Amino acid sequence: MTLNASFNELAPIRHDWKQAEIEALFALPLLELVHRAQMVHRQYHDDTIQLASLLSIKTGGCAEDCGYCPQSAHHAKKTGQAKESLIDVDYVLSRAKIAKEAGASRFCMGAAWRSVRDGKEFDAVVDMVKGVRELGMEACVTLGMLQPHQAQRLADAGLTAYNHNLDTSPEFYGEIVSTRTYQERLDTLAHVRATGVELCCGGIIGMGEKEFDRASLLRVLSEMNPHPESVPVNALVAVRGTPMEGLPPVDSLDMVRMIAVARIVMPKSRVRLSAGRSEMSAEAQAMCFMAGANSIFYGEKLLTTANNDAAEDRALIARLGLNVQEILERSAHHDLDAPAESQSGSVSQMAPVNAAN
Ligand code: SAM
Ligand code: DTB
Ligand code: SF4
Repeated sequence: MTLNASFNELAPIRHDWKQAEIEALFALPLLELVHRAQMVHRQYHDDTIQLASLLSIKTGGCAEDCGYCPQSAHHAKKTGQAKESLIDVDYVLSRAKIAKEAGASRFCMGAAWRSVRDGKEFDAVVDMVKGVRELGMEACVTLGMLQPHQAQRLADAGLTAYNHNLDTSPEFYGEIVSTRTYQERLDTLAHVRATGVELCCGGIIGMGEKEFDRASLLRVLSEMNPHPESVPVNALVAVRGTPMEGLPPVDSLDMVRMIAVARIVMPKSRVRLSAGRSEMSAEAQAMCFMAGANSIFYGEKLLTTANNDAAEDRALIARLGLNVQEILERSAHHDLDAPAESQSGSVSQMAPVNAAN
């Protein structure tokens, strides 16, 4: 069911949002902002929430030094997180089946790799993607940096989406990671986009960034053409032993604000209320849905940290009168031989990124 909007003019899909315009959205009174976001939401979306289940297929020992991440080898002495090996394909598929039976329509697999290396491990990930698609679920992976031929192999396996977050603004990026550049993130996103696989790309709030940086991240995402199909909005999970362990918890209303602005500048994208949800009340989550979130990570664990109870999530969705997105019939019969759909967007528009203007 598509909910009726009470105004007729369709919110335009824009790729020219200016920093000042986005900052002005952040500055609106919260209820005015949420109202505007809900109006846009109703034009492009129905009342369904997508349930995406996550599994860490290769945990810890990552060569990058992302300050927020419990899986970085740079923080391992303090976090105590061991470097584990890639887990078995059959086990991954058994977990995907359980997630499907619990109502998830997307299965996301995360590996703590800086970048993908060709070989047996990547072959196994390709088999995981094929297996998840054969279950009729959407498949998403996040494996770090990709080369074009690796993106193409994933596309050929039927991958629905590739998750690669920009995490924050280009201006603040150097404060949170020193082992890779913003441009390297954009390059991988461009390689994925070129194959027709959907982009899942968002960020984290609560890392010490300013509102300017939140606006700048959303500006960069909104300049992509097309916009990323999924935009995860994470609140920092301040894990003990990481450089960010002492940071104050994110105010739930800041999550509402970030989601609302994301909804307005990327009207068609699926905005996912992501990490940090377990710290939020039912009412705060409801406000995030009101502001335009229409997906959650579903299942007791994110990658290494706890997530909300699945039965409670189903109950909340029912209490709010929302619906769970069903598995689409066409994805259950995905033709692995068919070429990936061509996308209208241009890859060159993604690089390089200008500072906010
Ligand atoms: N190594 C790959 C990469 O960085 O793209 C994939 C795994 S990485 C853990 C996936 C994403 O999880 C990160 O980009 C970040 O947005 C999110 N993430 C990691 N640790 C987090 C934390 N402590 N709080 C919130 N989000 C986090
Ligand atoms: C995303 O944006 N958030 C997810 C998923 N994509 C891979 C990961 C959140 C990780 C939170 C910390 C952890 O559990 O390790
Ligand atoms: Fe964590 Fe991914 Fe950064 Fe590695 S690249 S430290 S897994 S966020």
